[in-house]
Amino acid sequence: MQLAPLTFKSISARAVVLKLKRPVVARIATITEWPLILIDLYTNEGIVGRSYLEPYTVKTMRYLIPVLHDFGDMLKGRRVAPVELYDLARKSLHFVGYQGMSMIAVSGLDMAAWDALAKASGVPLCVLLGGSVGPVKAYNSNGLWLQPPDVVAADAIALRDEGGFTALKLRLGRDRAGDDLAAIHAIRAAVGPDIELMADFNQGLHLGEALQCCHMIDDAGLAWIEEPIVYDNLDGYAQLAAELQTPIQIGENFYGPRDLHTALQKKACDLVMPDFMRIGGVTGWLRAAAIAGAAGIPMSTHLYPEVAAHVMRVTETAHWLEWQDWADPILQKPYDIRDGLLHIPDVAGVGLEWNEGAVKANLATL
Ligand code: SMN
Ligand code: MG
Repeated sequence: MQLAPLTFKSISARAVVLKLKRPVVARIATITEWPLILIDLYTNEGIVGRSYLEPYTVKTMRYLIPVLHDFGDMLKGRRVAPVELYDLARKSLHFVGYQGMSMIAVSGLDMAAWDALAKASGVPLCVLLGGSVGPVKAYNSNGLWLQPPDVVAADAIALRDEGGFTALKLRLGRDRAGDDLAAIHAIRAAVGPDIELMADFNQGLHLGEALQCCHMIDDAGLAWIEEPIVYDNLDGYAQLAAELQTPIQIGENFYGPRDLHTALQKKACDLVMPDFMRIGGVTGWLRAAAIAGAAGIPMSTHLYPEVAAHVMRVTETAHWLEWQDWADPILQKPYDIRDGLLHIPDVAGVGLEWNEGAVKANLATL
């Protein structure tokens, strides 16, 4: 039996802004309001594919939403074959470059297209991709920003207990490196030796500072050191990865699978963690996962935990899912977290349905 074709009708993209429960306080930015572009991909058959984009800054939505609407005009009447739509959408923007906003818009389209296809097939996305519904190992990344040691220590306990987590991510890059070390020690003392701790510098250091700071925390038992320096200094990363015993983690700023390939060729990291709006949605992730798998490099996710859970079920070197509950307020049914595991709902598609009341209450005027 052949699956009835699914035909692209239109796209709606709406801007929403949510208040963060725990504001982002990182070396490179403080963020109190979290922007979300909600994408609905309509088909002639009545199936609606859904995804969202989180572009960090509210104003960026002014430029991304028109791109998504242009994709809608361009793709009218096409078969919803996600890999083909990904290709068409990318090529339509090649004159302004494949990376940056182009890739972000394509990723939003791609995730919605895969959701539509899985819904039309009547199976969860992970099943469509050849896997099965099941739990995915997650760490809690909702907090532990650049706050004083006593504050992060108390928050670490709350974050651990929010979902029985066995791993937490903290942020580093305080003005004085000694304060970072104090924060690590305070969190370790609060949660005990059995909790894994990841540490993220959010690109806050230059190479000289990074060499000093990372050596200083190299024996703190961290699961990884993430993005100590600006994301595209791959030679700098290669030096750090060679010198340090703690694994170096990068990848949330890979724009497409080729960036991951280049980073591995340069031996710039030990671990990778692509972000769904930059790697190219589900299509980009699958291609990147093949490269990481062949190289034997553990692969974690960045943001977008709902889509992330599905693809991790079919990722050869699946490592950690990053759990953030930031989209929860506008979801009809937020995903369930128990015992540090994210549970994929057994419904067709990704399992994203909007809580329209909450969406209307938080719609943004750009
Ligand atoms: C991050 C994510 C979202 C906002 C700011 C910083 C961070 C992470 O890099 O890896 O979670
Ligand atoms: Mg990070």
